[in-house]
Amino acid sequence: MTCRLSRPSSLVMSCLFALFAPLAEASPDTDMARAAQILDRYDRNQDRRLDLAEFDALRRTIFNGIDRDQDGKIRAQDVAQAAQARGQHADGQRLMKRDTNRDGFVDWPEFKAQTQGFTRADRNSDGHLSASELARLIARLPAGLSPASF
Ligand SMILES: [Ca+2]
Ligand SMILES: [Ca+2]
Ligand SMILES: [Ca+2]
Repeated sequence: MTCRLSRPSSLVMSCLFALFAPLAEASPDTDMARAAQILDRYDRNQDRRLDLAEFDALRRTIFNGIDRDQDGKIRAQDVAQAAQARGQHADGQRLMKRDTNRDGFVDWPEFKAQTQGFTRADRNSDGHLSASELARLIARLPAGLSPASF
């Protein structure tokens, strides 16, 4: 499977927000439905859970979705445009904290280096995200997918 998504789907953008979002009100049924959608798409070995490699494929899709000019680098402006495409506002500063070498861009290695999202979501620390763990991750979505989550 190749990641050639040029525009972020709403599912992917929801995941993106989930990765950066604080805890918020959850709708368990919807969250489980979204978790199932993610598993349908990214659980390559079909064990109904995501290991880190599978999670990285999801994150790669997210990265490519933000990197609209496909140059392999995300800048604050890309985040702002991705949010704007959803009719929202974000300045991208939260994401830019991942720019560890401070060259003004977040590249894929920098983006990928931060595995806290996975570790935090893997509540039983078995190295996999189950459907319920994914649902909890999605449940961190702020109401209305607030762009403040960037
Ligand atoms: Ca799997
Ligand atoms: Ca950088
Ligand atoms: Ca787990």
